[in-house]
Amino acid sequence: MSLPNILLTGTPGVGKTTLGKELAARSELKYISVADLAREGQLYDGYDEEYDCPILDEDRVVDELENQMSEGGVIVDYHGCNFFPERWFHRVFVLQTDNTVLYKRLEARGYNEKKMTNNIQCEIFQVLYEEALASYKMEIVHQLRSDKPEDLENNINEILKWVEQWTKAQSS
Ligand code: DAT
Repeated sequence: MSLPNILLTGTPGVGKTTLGKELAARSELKYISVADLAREGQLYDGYDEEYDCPILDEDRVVDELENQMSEGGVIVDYHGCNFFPERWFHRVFVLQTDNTVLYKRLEARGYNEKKMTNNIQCEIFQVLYEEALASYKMEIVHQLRSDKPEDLENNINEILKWVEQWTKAQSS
């Protein structure tokens, strides 16, 4: 494997897609949105009436990604992280956004009140950070601020620097 696999996770609206696509544009890494993959392949297992969204078929998502993950060089984006095999990822980044900023981003998406409350609570209680810590070795889990454009730029630079170091260490 010549390039590492990276997981970008966090509450919807924190900036995973923006960061993932920009990283892929500036490197050899490939960006995969699990939400898009599921939509395209209809990798669902029923419908959640309460949350008004399809239920992800996690096993089929894992099967679908397995080959690419074993080759390396993949950035996976999803607002959940406990069903991926732990061995897949070399680094897990949990993006975090100030509540007021996140509220505005979700409002712009036209989320209803219930969905807004759920997501803001998810951010306040650091649900995805806890999930990441429970699912991966602590030392590979990192939090990233994602409030402002400067944060995006810093995060891209930090991650690309780490990818370069990882790649060098692999080949030496
Ligand atoms: P996610 O994929 O986590 O749902 P996104 O990448 O779609 O989030 O971003 C949600 C919105 O926030 C989108 O309009 C872009 C904006 N955004 C993302 N990262 C940002 C940052 N660091 N500074 C300012 N705006 C950002």
